[in-house]
Amino acid sequence: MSKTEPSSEREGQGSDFYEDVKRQHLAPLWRQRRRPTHGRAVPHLWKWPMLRAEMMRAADVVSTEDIERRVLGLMNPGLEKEGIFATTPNLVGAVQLILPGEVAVAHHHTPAALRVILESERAYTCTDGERCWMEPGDVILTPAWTYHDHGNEGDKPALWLDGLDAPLIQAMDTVFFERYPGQTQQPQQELHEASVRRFRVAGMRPAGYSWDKTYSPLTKYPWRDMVQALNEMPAPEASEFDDLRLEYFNPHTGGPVMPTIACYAQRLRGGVHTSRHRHSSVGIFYVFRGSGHTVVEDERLEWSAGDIFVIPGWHWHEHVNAASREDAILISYTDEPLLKSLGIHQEEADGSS
Ligand code: GTQ
Ligand code: FE2
Repeated sequence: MSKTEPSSEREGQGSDFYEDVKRQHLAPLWRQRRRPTHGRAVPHLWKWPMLRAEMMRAADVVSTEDIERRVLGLMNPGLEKEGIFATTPNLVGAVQLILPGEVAVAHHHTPAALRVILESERAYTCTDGERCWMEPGDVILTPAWTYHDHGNEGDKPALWLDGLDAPLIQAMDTVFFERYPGQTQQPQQELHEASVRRFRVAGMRPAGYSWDKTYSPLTKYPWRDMVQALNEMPAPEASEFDDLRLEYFNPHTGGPVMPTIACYAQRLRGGVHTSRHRHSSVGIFYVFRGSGHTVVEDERLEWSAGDIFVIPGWHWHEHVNAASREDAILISYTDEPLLKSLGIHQEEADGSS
C-alpha cells in the first residue's frame, strides 16, 4: 500500500490530477482511508424490562392494521452512527409484538429470517403454508423468499426476537419484497407443524424424502427438544469456549439452518468460566434461562433471562456463570455459515494466558 500523506506525492504534480479524476468518478486507492473494517460494530446489551416496556408502548402507537410489522430494531450503536439499520454488518436483530387477535400480513422477501420466541401462548407463524405454534424458546425459520404471516389466537401479547440477514441483502441491492397475492393470510395446510412431525425422531426421516431447497426442511425447532438435548449432552463434548453448545441443523444436509445464518443453543453450567477467543463471525444472543456475564474486550455485559446482547466480529469474549447459580441457556444466531461459504472465516484462541 502507498502512503497517504501528501509528502509522498511528487512535488507539484498532484493538484489538477485529483480534481480531474474526481470529476470523472474515479478515486485513487492510495487516498482511501486505511482502517480495519472489523471495528465498526460494538458490543451492546438490551435489558428485557426496557425492551418489553418499549414494545408495549409501540402497541399504543401503531396497529398491525396500519403497518407491515410492529418491530423495534436492535440498533448497534457503532453502526447507527453511519445510518445503518443493523445489529451487526450482516445481521439485524429486532423485537416484534402482536397483540391478541392481531395478524401480521403474509408476505415474502429475499432477506432470510428466523424467530426466537420470547413470550407467546397460542400465537403462530405460518411459513409456506405450515402453521407453527410459538412457545418461548422455540426457533422458527422463515427462509429467504418463503411466504410468512403471524397471528395471535391467544389472549396475551406475543413477543419474539427476529434475526434477519437484511443488512447483507440490502448492501447487495438485492432486496425484493411482495405481499401474498390477494389475501392478508396465506392458505394453511390442515396439518400444523408437519415438518416437526416429519423429523420427530432424530436420525429418522420419511423414506424417500427429498428436498432441494438451500435451507432446512425443518421449520420449527421446539424448545423442549433443545432443553432436553442440552441436558443430555455428554460432558466431554463441552467446548472450552462455549461450554455445552448444540447447533440447530438442517437434517437434510447436516449444515446450518440457512445459508447465511446458523443458530445455536448453549448451556453454561454453574461455575463455568470459558476461555477467551475471537472469530470474525458475530453472535446475537438471547438469554433463555439464568444469568451471568460475558466479557467482550473491555466491556462486561451483565445478563439475565430475557436480555439480548451482541458480540461483534473479531472481539475477544468469554462467558461466566457463577458457581452458585443455576445453569444458564443462551440461544444465539450468527453469520458464520456466510463467512465459511466464502472461505474467509477467521478464529483465534487466546495464546497469552
Ligand atoms: O416478521 O416478517 O423484524 O418482514 C423485519 C421484517 C420481521 C417479519 C422483521 C419482516 C419481519
Ligand atoms: Fe417478513
